[in-house]
Parts: sequence; structure tokens; C-alpha cells
Amino acid sequence: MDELLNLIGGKRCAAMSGGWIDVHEPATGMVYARLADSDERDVQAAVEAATQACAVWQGLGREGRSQILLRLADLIERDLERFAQAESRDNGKPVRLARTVDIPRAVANFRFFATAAVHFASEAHLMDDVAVNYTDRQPIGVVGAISPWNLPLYLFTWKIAPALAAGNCVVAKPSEVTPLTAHLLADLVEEAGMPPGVLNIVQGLGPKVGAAITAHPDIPAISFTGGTRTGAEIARVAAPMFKKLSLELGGKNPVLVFADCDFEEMLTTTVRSSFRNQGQICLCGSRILVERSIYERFKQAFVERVKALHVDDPMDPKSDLGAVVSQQHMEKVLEHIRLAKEEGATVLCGGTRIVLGGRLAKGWFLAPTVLEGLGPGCRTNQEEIFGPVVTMQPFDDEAHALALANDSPYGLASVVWTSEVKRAHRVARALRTGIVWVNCWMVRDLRTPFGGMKQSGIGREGGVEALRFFTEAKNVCIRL
Ligand code: TXE
Repeated sequence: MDELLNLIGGKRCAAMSGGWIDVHEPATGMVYARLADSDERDVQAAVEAATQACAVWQGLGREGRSQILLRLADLIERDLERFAQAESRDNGKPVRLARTVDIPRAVANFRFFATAAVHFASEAHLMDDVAVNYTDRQPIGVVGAISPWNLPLYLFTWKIAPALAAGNCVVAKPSEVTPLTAHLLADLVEEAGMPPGVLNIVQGLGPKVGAAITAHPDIPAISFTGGTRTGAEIARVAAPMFKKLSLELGGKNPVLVFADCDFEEMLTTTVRSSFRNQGQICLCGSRILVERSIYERFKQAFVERVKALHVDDPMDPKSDLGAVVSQQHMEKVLEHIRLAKEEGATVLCGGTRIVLGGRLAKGWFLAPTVLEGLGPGCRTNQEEIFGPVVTMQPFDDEAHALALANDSPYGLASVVWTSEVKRAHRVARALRTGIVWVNCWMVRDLRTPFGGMKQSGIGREGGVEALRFFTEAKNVCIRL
């Protein structure tokens, strides 16, 4: 059985506890690897290694660091197929998706931040004849990165690439549910020419490894993506230590469909934005709001398309949906569907587990599910489900659409479908979300700020925002 190890000070090692955690393959429900069950001792060793490596890493300068990160990107690209197969096996997502989105975007993250850091400029403020101020943005030192299971390598690299490019050394923890591609990445670090200790990967459970990173006094900044409850716990522990925090949390994203939209384009994209990655993307639209005049037409066409989606072996290139990530998560989603029925929902399609044959007989597959008949205030429309489940609600006019859309504790992303430019601007301004897509979804420019309002988190990632987060701004004022 494969052993998934830590990377500490350039060495691959098991946990100091000697313990292991089972790692499951969602499509079969079977254990296929074991993971180092690390704890605060491994985090301590990683922090020491990272602290020691800071001088070497910073001494390489932006150009030197950039070249190493670009080499790492090339190596991931060289091994793309291996990474894609691993991601699909570990997470349950269709291999086609891992091959075309997850792994290429991990490569893009390294390429983008490797070059962005070289071009990152800082400000100067001239006070007439009195003085000149310049802002020196220096690396923080050792930073923490804690990432989730839904887009494992993609979100892991989305954090570590800017942190490293900005000159920091990193203690990173992938999700214990999907540790495989971070384990494979660790194998490439030395080949890329990265000095030992610059990137440390500590595998293991959130309440042990994640909590130890959060509480460690020598990690002054933490970038986290995951559940809102975990984000709140990290904020609680970090606040008295005045740590810098970037928290990317959950979402309950509205999709606003106006009658004047391009119907076919909207329909195709809305099927994707609802069920891509089995609905396990924080950006998926889970509350579909449709103008009443086209509600019935949309409902019929949408349900027909959703019923045609092919849920099957993630390794089969024809599969639209694979398995959800864990048994626990499957049960959580099924419990939400049960609750929705109790709240009075009509299940238009799906609503059940799918049992496939052969080696997939014990896999965690769910039918894509469309619900209607629920008001905005019920739990189904308020709580993040994070699975292949969407609700539909009709609206009467723009004001009604906005009231429904903004009636949420979350504020991550929203999608607007309309052909009217003025409406697009008006509605985009009024939506209380950090990201608004108009007539598209998941179109990503890595220079743009990424993050949410309300319970979707604090701070922004991406582009200059990420490089600012991973540096300390120091003003130097010189008398003229
Ligand atoms: O996430 P956790 P879970 C949402 C989604 C999902 C729910 C719970 O609704 O159903 O969160 O998922 C680490 N201190 N999202 O429980 O636990 C953990 O090991 C420090 C949204 O799987 O938040 C993992 O590495 N770290 C989402 C990471 O936090 C801790 C993506 C995320 O896991 C910790 C995933 C602790 N006390 C889930 N406890 C998104 N926004 O994309 C756990 N961790």
C-alpha cells in the first residue's frame, strides 16, 4: 500500500507519532493508501526547517526564486497525466476534469506567481520638498497554508505559489481527505532546485496539524480555504496572536436568470455551474433564480439536461460526474436532501445515491438533484450543501431577484444572465458577493481579486492581493 509522507527540511518522512490514517478512493469506497498522521511535533520540525531556509530563499532574489518556481511548473506539466490520474483517484472527480482544469491550473498558478513577483512594484509618496516615502514590501518569513479537498492541487498551489514567490518559506497542510497530489508534488521540489526547508508539507488531520499551524507562534500569517466553521475556529485562535489571516470559506451562490438572456448559452453553462466537480466547488451556483415569465421553460429544459448527465467511473472519459469525496460527505448531502423534503421541496430529479456495478459497487455516487418549491429562508436555501444539489425559485422583477440573491449569510460568488448591459452593471453593483460573473461562469484571470464577503471569509487572494498578503508593508520616510 502506498505511504503518503511529509516533506520536512527536504526529506520525505513518516509522522513522528508513527501513526497512519487510511486514505480512501471515493469511486470504490476502498482504502488505497495510508497517510502520515502528523501532529504538533512534525509542525515544529517543519517550522524550524522553514525558519532556517529563509535566508537562502530570500538570498536568491526574485529572479532566482522565479526560475525555480517556473521549473516546478514545467515538472508538473511534464507529469500532468500522472497528476490527473492521481487527483481523480483520490478525489473522485472525472479524470477529464483533472486533466483539463485542476492540473493545468496548478501549473498556471506557479507560472503566474513566479512571473508576477518579478513584476510586482511598490508605491512611493513624494511630499513636495519635505520627504519621500517608499513602501518596502518584505517577505513575512514563515507562513502557513491550509487547503481543502475539493480542488486539491489547484488550491494547494494557489496558496503556496504566491507565498513562495514573495520570498516566504512555507509550512503547508493539504486536506487529509485528498493528500495524494501534494505528496507527488513533494517529489518534484528537489528536482526543481528548491533549497531544502523552503516548502514543507505536513500531512495529517485538521484538528492536529492544522490546529498546530494555527497556534504556532512563529507562523505569523495563515492562508486557509475550507469550511466556514473551521475558518471561525482559526480566526478565534489566531486573533489574540495578531496573525495575518486570509480566509476563503463557503458559499451559497445565486444564479440570476433574466428573461432577456441568451437561453441556450445560459442553459449549458448553468448545468456546468451547478454540477461541475459534483457541485463541490465553492463557486458553484446552488440557488437558481429565474424570471417568472421563463420559469416553466427553464425548468423543463434544465431538468431534461440534468437527467442526461452521466454519473459513472471517474476514470471513464465519458463521465460528467464522478463520486463525491467521502462517505461522510455523501451522507451529509443525503441528509440535506432529506431535510429539503421535510421543508416541502419537490424533487424534480435525482435525490438519491447511485449504486453502480463491479468495482464501483461501494462508491460514493449521487444523482444530480434539482429541487423546487422552497422559500428563501429555509435551511436548504441558507446552508451550504457543497454537493450536486440545486434549488430553483422564480422572481418577478429585478428588485425581487436581488432580494432573493442577497438573502444569504454567504457572499462569495454570483452569476447573472441578461443581454441588457445597463442591467448587468446595475445588478452586479447591488449583489453582495466578492465575485460576479455576467453571462459566464468560472472564467478566471489570475490577476483579479478572489474572495468573499460576509461568512464567505476575509481577505482576497489572486494577483497583487496575494503578493500583498504574503508581504509586510514597511514605509520608509527619507527627508529631502
Ligand atoms: O472542511 P474543513 P471539511 C465546506 C463544505 C463542506 C464543509 C466541511 O460545506 O461540507 O466545508 O468540509 C483543515 N484547524 N467546504 O470538514 O474541515 C482540514 O484538515 C486548522 C468549503 O472537509 O474546513 C483541511 O485541510 N485546520 C470549501 C482544511 O482545514 C483545520 C472547501 C479544510 O477542511 C482544522 C472544503 C482546525 N481546527 C469544504 N480543522 C471551499 N470554500 O472551497 C480542519 N482543518
